[in-house]
Amino acid sequence: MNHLEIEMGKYELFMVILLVSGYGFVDGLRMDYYFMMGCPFAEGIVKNIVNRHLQADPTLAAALVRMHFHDCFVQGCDASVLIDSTKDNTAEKDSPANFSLRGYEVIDQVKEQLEIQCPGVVSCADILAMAARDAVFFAGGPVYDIPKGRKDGTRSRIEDTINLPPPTLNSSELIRLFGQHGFTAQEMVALSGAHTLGVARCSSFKHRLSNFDSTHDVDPTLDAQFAKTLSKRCTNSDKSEQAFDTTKDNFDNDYYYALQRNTGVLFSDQTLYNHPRTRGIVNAYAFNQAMFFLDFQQAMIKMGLLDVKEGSKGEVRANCRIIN
Ligand code: HEM
Ligand SMILES: *[C@@H]1O[C@H](CO)[C@@H](O)[C@H](O)[C@H]1NC(C)=O
Ligand SMILES: CC(=O)N[C@H]1CO[C@H](CO)[C@@H](O)[C@@H]1O
Repeated sequence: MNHLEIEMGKYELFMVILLVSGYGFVDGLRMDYYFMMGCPFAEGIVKNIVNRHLQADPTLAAALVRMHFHDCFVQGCDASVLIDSTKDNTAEKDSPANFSLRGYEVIDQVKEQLEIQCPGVVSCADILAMAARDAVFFAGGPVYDIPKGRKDGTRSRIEDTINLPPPTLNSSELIRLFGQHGFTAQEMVALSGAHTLGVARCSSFKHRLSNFDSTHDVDPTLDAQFAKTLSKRCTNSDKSEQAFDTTKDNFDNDYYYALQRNTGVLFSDQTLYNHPRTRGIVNAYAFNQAMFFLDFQQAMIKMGLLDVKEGSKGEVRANCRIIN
């Protein structure tokens, strides 16, 4: 082995360490990727269009953040969540796990604009990652820079959504599931803090309100008064919506207060407070919003790097809904 090869080996090892540590830089992904690619205004265009939509409908911030999560946990952050079903293939977005995903039109509009400005350059996966990031900031959350250069995937199958966590999981199951994607328990609790935005439908939590388990009709970890509120909310329809916290369009640490008061909406929210392994983290974030913001932004950057497709491993879709 000559000297150069040894140096190369070291370099690759260094990259692997960076990749594994989930730091904001991966071989191929760069903070200044679109400057390098001759599309310096890509970030600005995304931000402008996202902001315009959010000004008209602030609830879309939640939708964009959730869409990025669903994208990254299924087949990696490759915009597979955006692909429409065809007559030969039922796509991820038609899975029951994906029901109530919204905001596709925001991504479509950004894509349309970017295809005019720099055709074939900006991937749908990057658009989604940037849109989620801009949505967090728009809603009052932390601002952070993300590496770009993700390519779009060519597979979107309904059966892959099995990787998404159902809201019935307890804290140890959530720790295990997120652990499979390389996250610590603390990162899992920080990411769950995305539920500071948005709503859940009754179908996602009504199992807590009656016939909960063999010994309890109502989930005993649910505040009794709040259980009544939820039951009332759900008398009319499984589609009725309940905000996760008192400020559903604001990115703050209210969600963790809600858990401390046993008013978490999903079982998978409340379990974070009831389990000794994660309770301290919930308390820390409720006490210290700056700590939550910092951990959240780092965990989001890491989530945005899950199984990213680089170079020839993917494509830049011309239309985010259709494989080229
Ligand atoms: C910890 C495991 C998680 C579970 C079990 C879970 C489950 C759910 C469920 C069931 C809903 C409500 C869907 C409905 O009823 O319409 C929801 C909404 C939401 N989720 Fe999660 N989620 C988890 C983690 C995350 C993560 C990591 C993020 C983002 C980083 C996220 C972002 C959101 C947002 C923003 C909403 C509100 C969407 C809206 O209002 O349109 N969730 N989640
Ligand atoms: C979490 O759920 C699993 C599977 O249902 C169960 O085996 C485990 O005991 C539960 N953990 C706690 C702390 O409730
Ligand atoms: C937004 C979207 O495409 N939602 C789909 C999710 O999956 C259900 C079927 O389970 C479809 O009916 C929805 O259209």
